[in-house]
Amino acid sequence: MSDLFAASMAGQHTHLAAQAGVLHGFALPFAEALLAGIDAALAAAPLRHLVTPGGHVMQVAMSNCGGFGWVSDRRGYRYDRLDPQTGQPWLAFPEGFLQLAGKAAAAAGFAGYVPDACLINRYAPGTRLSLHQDRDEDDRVAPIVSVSLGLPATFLFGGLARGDKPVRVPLLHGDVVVWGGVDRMRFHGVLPVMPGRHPQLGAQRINLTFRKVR
Ligand code: MD3
Ligand code: FE
Repeated sequence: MSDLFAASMAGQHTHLAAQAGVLHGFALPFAEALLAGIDAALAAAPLRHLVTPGGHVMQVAMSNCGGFGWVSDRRGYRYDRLDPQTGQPWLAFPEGFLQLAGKAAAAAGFAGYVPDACLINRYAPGTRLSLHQDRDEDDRVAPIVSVSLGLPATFLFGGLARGDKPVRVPLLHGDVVVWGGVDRMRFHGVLPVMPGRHPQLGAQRINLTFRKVR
């Protein structure tokens, strides 16, 4: 499966809702630039397991690049211009990041998208992300652009209420999901990543989420 299948899907779109969809394989032409940029971003700001306000350690390892980074500790969730671990700004968007986010947003109907934050999520096999809304951004209408790299995952695409039954969406290396407007505040999550090895990334899934925070 995976890469050959992803290539055969490239150029196809899956409609999820009025203002949400999957652009299959859209990031494949950018993959080399993205992996180099991720290495640079993680050299400046290493992946870490953040603590939630409730005192739980998150399964997903996280870092950021761009003007703002999403962080969590016992005091709460927030966006910060500085990495609290180093006191330094996050690495500015590496080559290709803004271009990919802008092109993907435009392909999904959101022209002129300029994000100011990119959260880098790393899933080892077995790691999951429980159902949540992204609600720490001031702008709750601008799209979020999500790029899947490495091992496949099953994404849970829910509704505007926590209790709405989510739809399962398979995501492969190179897939881009864009959601904004009326679908921006949907609940979503990721099922535990299955064991495996990806040719470029090995035993992990990396997800980039571009956001407009301010
Ligand atoms: C939300 N990340 O970082 S992004 C997050 O794969 C996060 O790492 C997940 O949720 C990840 O906050 C999922 C992909 C995504 C795709 C479609 C959505 C999130 C969505 C549709 C509606 C709401
Ligand atoms: Fe999210």
